[in-house]
Amino acid sequence: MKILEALKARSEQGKKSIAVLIDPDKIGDAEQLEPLLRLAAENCVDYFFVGGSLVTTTNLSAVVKTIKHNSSIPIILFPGSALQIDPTADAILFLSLISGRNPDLLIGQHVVAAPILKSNRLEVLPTGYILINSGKTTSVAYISNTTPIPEDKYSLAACTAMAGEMLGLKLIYLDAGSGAEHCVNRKMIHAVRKSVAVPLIVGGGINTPEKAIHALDAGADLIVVGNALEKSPELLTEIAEKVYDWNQTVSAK
Ligand code: 1GP
Repeated sequence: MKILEALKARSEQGKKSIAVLIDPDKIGDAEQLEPLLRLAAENCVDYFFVGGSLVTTTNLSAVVKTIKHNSSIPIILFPGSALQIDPTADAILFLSLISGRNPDLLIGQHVVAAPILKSNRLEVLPTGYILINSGKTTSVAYISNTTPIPEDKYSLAACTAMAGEMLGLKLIYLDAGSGAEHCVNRKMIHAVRKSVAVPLIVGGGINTPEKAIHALDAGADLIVVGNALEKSPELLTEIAEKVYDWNQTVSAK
């Protein structure tokens, strides 16, 4: 089953998924990556997201190759720009930064990437990417030259998500930014969840099992965890357990 279909089916059943974000800038080599890949397999991680707002190294392909070699978990590219395309991954978040007004990230990069994506087998996942303010300025806010939606402007985020869905985007991604001081709050997730039917991805600053549960409970279909695992990889077990427990409850109904 294709990734989008699988996400939609799980969302309709009330089942949750978890993705581990790997930033090629922060993973030096295969030796560093392999323990995380093992941990991800042991904890039934659904996807790897690979990318970052500023990939300064040429490591992207090497990282994708190492994951492919050592794991059967699907790889979804999470690109900061059209330069971050590796045709050997499984899919790509075709991100339109709809919370911002930077034309290059609304349509510009997409024009550059389109012919490349047309000529390879990556599954393209049209995604409305919405940045939510999280305290201090994150790399993604700085690099994208956009202002995140204030964390208490729930209707603004909801209407942004609605417009994205009406434009035909198939996923909505609410992101507080990698390493965010505060993750996207429950009320915000809930407001967006109620406003659209497409699967909802939530990430940025999820660094405790409690925060993961809050995001799932508020309506996230897929949570993304990255930064926190760089310091404490064992956190993945605790967070993935929450996703597993949630899904067990759904299956039992
Ligand atoms: C960032 O949503 C992702 O774009 C994941 O955030 O690295 O803070 O987990 P973290």
